[in-house]
Amino acid sequence: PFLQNVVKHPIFVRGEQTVSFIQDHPELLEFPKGKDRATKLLRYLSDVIINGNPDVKTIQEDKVFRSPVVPDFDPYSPFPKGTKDLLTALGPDGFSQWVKEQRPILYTDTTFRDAHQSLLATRMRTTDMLAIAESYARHHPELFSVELWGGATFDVCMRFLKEDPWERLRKLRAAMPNILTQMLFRSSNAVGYTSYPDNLVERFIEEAAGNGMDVFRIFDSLNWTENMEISIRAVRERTQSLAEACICYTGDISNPEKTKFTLDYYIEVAKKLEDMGAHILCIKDMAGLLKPYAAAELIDSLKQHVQLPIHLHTHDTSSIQSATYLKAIEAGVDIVDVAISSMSGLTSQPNFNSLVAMMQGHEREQKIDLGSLNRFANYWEDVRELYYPFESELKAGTAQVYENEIPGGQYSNLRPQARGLGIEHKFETIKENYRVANMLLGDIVKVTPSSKVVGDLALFMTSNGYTAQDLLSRGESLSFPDSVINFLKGDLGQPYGGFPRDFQKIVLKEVQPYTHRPNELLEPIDFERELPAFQEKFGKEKGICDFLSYSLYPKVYQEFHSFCENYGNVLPLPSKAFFYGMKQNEEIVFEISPGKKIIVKYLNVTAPDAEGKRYAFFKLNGQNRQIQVQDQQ
Ligand code: 3PY
Ligand code: ZN
Repeated sequence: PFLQNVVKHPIFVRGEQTVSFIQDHPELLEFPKGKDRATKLLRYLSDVIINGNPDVKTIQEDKVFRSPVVPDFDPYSPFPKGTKDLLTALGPDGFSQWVKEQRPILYTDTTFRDAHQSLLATRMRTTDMLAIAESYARHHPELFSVELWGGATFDVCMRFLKEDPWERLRKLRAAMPNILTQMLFRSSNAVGYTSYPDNLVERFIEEAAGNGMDVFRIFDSLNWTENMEISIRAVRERTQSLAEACICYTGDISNPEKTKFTLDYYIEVAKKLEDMGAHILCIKDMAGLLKPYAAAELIDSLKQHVQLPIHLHTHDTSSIQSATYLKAIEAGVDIVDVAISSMSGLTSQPNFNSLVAMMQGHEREQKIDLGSLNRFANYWEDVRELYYPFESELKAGTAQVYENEIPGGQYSNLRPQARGLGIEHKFETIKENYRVANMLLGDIVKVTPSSKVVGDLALFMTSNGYTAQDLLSRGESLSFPDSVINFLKGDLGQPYGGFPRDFQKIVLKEVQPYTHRPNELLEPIDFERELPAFQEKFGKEKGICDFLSYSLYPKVYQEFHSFCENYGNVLPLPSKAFFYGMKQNEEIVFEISPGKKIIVKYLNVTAPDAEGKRYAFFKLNGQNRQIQVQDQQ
């Protein structure tokens, strides 16, 4: 263990050790106290076998899972060159120019982030992504990027999957060293739902880049560019990565009745983002409202007014977004976001495989081996089965989205939320109230976290049976959801066109709104002082990334930490066992650490004794093991 402590020490890894290295670092002599990782995992498995995974609300006992097949590859051949190699060679500005010069359309695959965020409540586990990542990067080096981090994944990783999001990033990066990695970043809200101190946002970006992030897709939930400047600058000045700045698209530029968010408005925002130093401009159509002819007009105008390459993101909630892509491609868009076919469509991104087929023979075709891509789709189709409890209920595309403008990621969340409040039977009213709530709030851009404000108001109205008129006439005596109060106070920034004054007054009552940048008011983090205090509390082996997770999500981190103390690192467990436990005499094999496989066979469990104690019996690498579990029934 001493040698391990030495060679894994960050100073040693960086090659900065001096002759007094060992004397100066007493922690080298601290050894783990016989922590048995395998025993902890057996404890986790026993608990799920007996008490279930608390995140899995429905189980189909007779469900049969298939075995996902990873397309073969030669692990010893060098990785084919891809966009990551180009970014390294050209630098961010040179790379951005290269993108503009490409005639063939470029593709970002969102399967590892937005697709499962939008279809499976963000529950995709690292192990299922990691299993396919290297094969994918070797077979498809022509990809522009793989979106694999950020958005809701950071929170869900710790809260529900009990994984360290940083470990996910590092592992996926290592498995796909030739292709750009990409994340979604909520500017001043980072990967959270509230405002954070500027120096926390900056440090997060720096560490994310240091751990392998190449493309930062930066947006503000109100398109308030003041909120985005710190993040764009941090990527430019502190990393060698790309700052991709978003205009969030809402309304409909082709509808003369929707007069708030016009073509001129979007051009204005885009120009500001270019001036702030973005390397790429993204049109982030989070609800899938950008219709085909509107896309042609928007891309065409943006191409005339900004010099940046343009990346288009949409959700296929209406089911016509591949038509939007075709129009956008013909108008000169540079990159489009797609999801592998079995993880595409509906609230997710348009179908990658079908789009590749559509583009065959087109003057902007990007040559991609469709047979190979379909094999990857088969893999994801089988993996998706493991996540059946998290599937959203939308069965077909819907044109209602043009009325309610609910973002793809939120759409799949709204029904479970309604169920939790006992108003699922009023789902149609909720969607209509979402539209009404948006108008009450002044017709705003709706994307995390502003979309949550609208959603919360819609749920509040539906639960209590209030109409817009009720809120306007009797609102003085009502206490509104916190998110609505905070939004109208200015906590998310300033919406385009300002707040609706009357409704703001009704909700805020005596509270005074403000107009400056919310983050300006926040005390900067004193890293020198707070990081050691954090390590004191959670363990000396914890680093800056753990501290950042804690700073963004203190309570969630704390719970995640206690979970790990008890059950260890569950990331390598196969998903079937993680969610559903094991059947009697079932055997699983997994890699507990690089190159170290373990075999677990579950034998049986005793009946509960008077105190509800039970014993689960396993074979671990052929040796008998027994674990005591408390039956929670
Ligand atoms: C997120 O912020 O998580 C989103 O996906 C917004 O579209
Ligand atoms: Zn999205």
